[in-house]
Amino acid sequence: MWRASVLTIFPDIFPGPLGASLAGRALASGAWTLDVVDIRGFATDKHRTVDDTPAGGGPGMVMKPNVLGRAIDATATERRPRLLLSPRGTPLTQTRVEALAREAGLVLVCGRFEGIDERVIAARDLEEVSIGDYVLSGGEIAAMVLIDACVRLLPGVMGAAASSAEESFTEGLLEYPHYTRPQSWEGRTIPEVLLSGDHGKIAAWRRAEAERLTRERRPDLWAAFLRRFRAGSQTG
Ligand code: JAH
Repeated sequence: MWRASVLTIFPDIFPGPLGASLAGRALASGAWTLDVVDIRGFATDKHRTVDDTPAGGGPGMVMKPNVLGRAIDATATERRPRLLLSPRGTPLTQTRVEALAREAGLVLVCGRFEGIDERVIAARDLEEVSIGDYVLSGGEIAAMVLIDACVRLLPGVMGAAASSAEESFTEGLLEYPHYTRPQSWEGRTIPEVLLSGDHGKIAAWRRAEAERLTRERRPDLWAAFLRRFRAGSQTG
């Protein structure tokens, strides 16, 4: 069973949204497990201190390496990637999510304050991963994002029908537009082709729309798609 261990000073916020919907049903059905480790439980002083002032001065606080080190050592991390959620990390991609979902699970360290002592990253071989170029108040919400992205790929978690969205994304294109009843809503109608019953024509329209949206909104993805198409279409 795929196992997520989350190390955090806010254990009470888990499972949070991971307890609802698809991930929550998969958790209840035993497709994955979540164990939450309270970093503060590894502090030794009366006030259970987990942070201290930065060496060299400056604003904010830094998570202490000894406390976090003990929390990691108390977790069975063997055979699972140990990741630190950080805006300094390697940007997360769907390709990486697919690889992580094939692992035994993940150990996710959630930082708070200005960051964690650099030495614990090296000493416990933590890989820094980023979910995007913005700063959060801590790694917890980023850890939930990563877990959700992985869990929905676990065998048996998602029905075959729902997988088409990321098939398109995995191919490097954004999703085509979706519609449902009523046929006319606030004067806006469903594109005629979708009511035609011509499944070849519908597939071609959706493909063209996916390509148009990618070209218009994500020139970076469009360029990457064209590069792959030019290189990959010769051999298949
Ligand atoms: C901010 C500790 N890439 C998303 C991300 C992940 C973690 C953090 N910020 C953004 C963060 C402050 C303290 C972690």
